[in-house]
Amino acid sequence: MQTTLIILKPDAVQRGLMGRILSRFEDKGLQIVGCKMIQIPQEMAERHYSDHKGKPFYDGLVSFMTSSPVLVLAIRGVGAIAICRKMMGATFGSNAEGGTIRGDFGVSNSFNLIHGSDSPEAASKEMELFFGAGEVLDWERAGEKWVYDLSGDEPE
Ligand code: IDP
Ligand code: MG
Repeated sequence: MQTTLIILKPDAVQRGLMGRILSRFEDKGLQIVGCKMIQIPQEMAERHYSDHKGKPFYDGLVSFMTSSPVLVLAIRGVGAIAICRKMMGATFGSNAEGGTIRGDFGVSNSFNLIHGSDSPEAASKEMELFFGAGEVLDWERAGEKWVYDLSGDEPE
């Protein structure tokens, strides 16, 4: 099982798309194990996007991400990191495929609704940055055995 860090960005919150985007992950069969609304402090945004420091869009990105509340999610499932990235679609709303979150809900290249960890290393770093002790819950889903085939050693 992987747990990935998803952020519904300020544009998703302001446009009233939180529920519809969150529903897509629930509909897929992924499990929400953490969920909180925060206004990202400057320093946290800078740290989160530190790999992009120096790029032309970096300052704008940090000010966008701190401009209004976001919904931070921890989403769990087998292969959850890649599944969520695929559901998000390409980075730019202008060319993200139909059927993806960015493709269906936006046209902008910088206001692209959602962040998702892109590797296991990024996921564990980002989970630590955004969630404190006790904020991610290991809860048992009643319907788990109908989401995964649990007859073998690993959920399939
Ligand atoms: P990702 O979010 O799909 O992983 P990254 O390349 O990691 O894409 O970029 C991080 C974020 O920076 C993007 O989601 C987007 O909000 C913003 N961004 C990336 N490239 C550009 C650009 O060329 N112009 C404006 N904003 C950009
Ligand atoms: Mg990225």
